[in-house]
Amino acid sequence: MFKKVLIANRGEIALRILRACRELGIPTVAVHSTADETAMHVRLADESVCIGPPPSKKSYLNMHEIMAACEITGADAIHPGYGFLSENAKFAEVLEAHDITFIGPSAEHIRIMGDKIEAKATARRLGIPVVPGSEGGVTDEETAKRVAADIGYPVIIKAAAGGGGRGMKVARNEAEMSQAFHTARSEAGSAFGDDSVYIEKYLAKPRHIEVQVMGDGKGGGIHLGERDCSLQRRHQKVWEEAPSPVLGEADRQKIGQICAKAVQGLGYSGAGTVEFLWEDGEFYFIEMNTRLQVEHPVTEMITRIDLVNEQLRVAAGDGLSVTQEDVIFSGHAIECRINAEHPETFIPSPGKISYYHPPGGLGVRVDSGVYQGYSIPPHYDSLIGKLIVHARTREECLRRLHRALDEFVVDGIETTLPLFRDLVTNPDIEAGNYDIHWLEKYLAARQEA
Ligand code: MV4
Repeated sequence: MFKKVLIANRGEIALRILRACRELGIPTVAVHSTADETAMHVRLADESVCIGPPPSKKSYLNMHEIMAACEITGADAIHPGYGFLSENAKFAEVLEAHDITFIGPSAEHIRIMGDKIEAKATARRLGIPVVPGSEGGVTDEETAKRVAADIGYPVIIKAAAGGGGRGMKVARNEAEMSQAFHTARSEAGSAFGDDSVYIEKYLAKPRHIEVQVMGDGKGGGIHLGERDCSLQRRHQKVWEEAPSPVLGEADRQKIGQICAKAVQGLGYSGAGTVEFLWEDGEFYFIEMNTRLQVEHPVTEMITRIDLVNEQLRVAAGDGLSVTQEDVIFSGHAIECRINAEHPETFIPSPGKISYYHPPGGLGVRVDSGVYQGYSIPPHYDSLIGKLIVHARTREECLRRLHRALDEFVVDGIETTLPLFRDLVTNPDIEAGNYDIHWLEKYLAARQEA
């Protein structure tokens, strides 16, 4: 195992990683910007190093400062968390060259999945069902129109370097194709410095269902079931749950086995997420994320497997602690992302938390980096914590979530807690009857009223 792990992140995920290290007896190094001197991850780590001023580019994204912090403290591994440098192939490569272990997949796997055209071709080759569309990039309007006519309108044009909803254009018919295609290309070029685009059949009302996988880097790999992340606003997930309310056990095993086999075929190492759109009972691959995700706790709750512990084991060459047969799904889990934002306008609300009382009791987990008296700096993502609730059934889980939300008090700033108090009693949510557009429609309708 590692001698010392440097955590190249902040907030709740830095704490999450720190806790896993501590349970393994591994000393930790926190890095932080000058805006995060009073952050909980800095207080709880064995050592801390200031790596720069508040802007992420000068601190949490600054590879040189982070490498220097590694050198000074003698850390032999870096956990990147999510966001920041977690899916930066160059960072993984540089660490490798300096004999520091990147706790994540190989630079090559990060690179492949970062190019959405390559990712899709790789997925198809590995037997994962993909959205019908162009086989590779499309560079001219004639080809774009031919592909679209082949698969049928509506189609969606996506940037190869995009992902997470950035750089997409929908064309409903051939008349819209010319403009959509050229706009998509030029926007991709200016946003990502790469104007490669590809075309897919546009799915009108899908759900977003993703499969958690873990590879041991030696050809072994497992799946840990799915998460339904359909409740999103502006491509930001708001509520995630496992298992998906629409999947049966047979469907779960089928898509899970396909993903596990793909991970084995790739020789993938560490945690990954295979993202699908799901419509009319069919799965369609869209992307693969090569990091630990924000919503990983719902998977941990229903499998009782510590995903960060497994990441550390795999990165240290100790392999996975579980086989597929050891993965037993139990009960239901829901995660609510608590943002420091106004619950209706979603305008960020940084500032001092004057009173803080998190919920507790059976089946309630709060992953957060905040405390009473803490001032949320304005420089970073507004996620301040996650409420994760686990129970034996979805119904029981919703009742428990309702109870936990009633207990949760955060004063001094605005949070998205009131939104969740509305959602937890909404008939569509109770019925599990929602697609990727449900939340935006709900918020727009509420705005009207
Ligand atoms: C799509 C789609 C419909 N059809 N692809 C948005 C984020 C990126 N990861 C993929 N996205 C979409 N791809 C096809 N072929 C609709 C979306 C989409 C979406 C997907 C997941 C969750 C929320 C979404 C909101 C709007 C659009």
